[in-house]
Amino acid sequence: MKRRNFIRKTGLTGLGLSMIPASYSRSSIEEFIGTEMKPVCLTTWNFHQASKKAGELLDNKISALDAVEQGVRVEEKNIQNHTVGNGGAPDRDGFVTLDASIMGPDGDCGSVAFLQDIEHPVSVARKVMESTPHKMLVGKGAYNFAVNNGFKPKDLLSAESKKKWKNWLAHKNYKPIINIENHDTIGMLCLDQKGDLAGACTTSGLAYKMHGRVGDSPIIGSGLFVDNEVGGAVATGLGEEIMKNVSSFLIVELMRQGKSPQESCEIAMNRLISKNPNYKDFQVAFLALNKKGEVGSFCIHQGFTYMKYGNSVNENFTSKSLLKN
Ligand code: SD4
Repeated sequence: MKRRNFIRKTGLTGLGLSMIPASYSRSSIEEFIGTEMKPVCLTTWNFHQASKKAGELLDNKISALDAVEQGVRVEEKNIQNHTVGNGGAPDRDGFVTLDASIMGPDGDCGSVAFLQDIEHPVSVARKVMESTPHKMLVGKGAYNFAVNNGFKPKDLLSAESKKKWKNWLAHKNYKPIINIENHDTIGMLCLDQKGDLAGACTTSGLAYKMHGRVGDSPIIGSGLFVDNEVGGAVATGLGEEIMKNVSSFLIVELMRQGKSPQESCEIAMNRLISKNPNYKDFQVAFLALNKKGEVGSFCIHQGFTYMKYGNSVNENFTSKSLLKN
């Protein structure tokens, strides 16, 4: 029996997925389900706890905007995670500098970039959105704004990240390792019970980047874009390439034209690689969710996974990739 028919005939969704024979890979199953689902939470990489947190909030009728903020905060706080918030890898001068953005169903957004010593940049981004006439604050200005609004300063450079940075200083070889050193930004998209969409993205950026470097994550349209009439997209990987192509905005626009989330991610990736013949040297991954709760994901190199919380089931899926390395 073909997979599509198998799923249709058995009516398997959510919990029932565990009954599907092992020969049906998770990524294939995802593609064939494509059914409407609400609420749903999508999260880049294997951030189990963050996904669970946001998903359970959605199950309790909390808004998508609150769920994405609370969800990504789990990883901002996690000192074991060296690519987001507290414990993040520093830049080459030893400073942990953070980028984050948030976007809600009313089309409003806020972001911060090059922010230091504040554990939860996503909440500062939300504060920028809700209580300033601006959309983005950076550096010292963002820090002063955060402190003036009650955020407590904190040294975010963990002993482990400091040790790794000192080791790096011994050779100063700036060569990001695909899927490992640099690629665990948390991007999250939620569709709540009312059918509203929101997204958030937060990161310490590329390890050992130049001091002052800002990536795609706080740039609305690049690392994150949400349009409540259509869907949302988040990106992770080499921010310089994502920014050049304004990839998240492109994915949402493709969905607006009627493409599925999966088709949209693949078309956006083709655009990105067409602009850089060296695409095999870096990783970029996209994740998309439309208004119906359908999912798409695509990456350059194998190894990108994402969490999906839906029907109260929290699962990790393997993304399709361009290269089969
Ligand atoms: C950046 N896109 O700063 C981020 C890095 C990333 O997982 O995604 N890491 O370029």
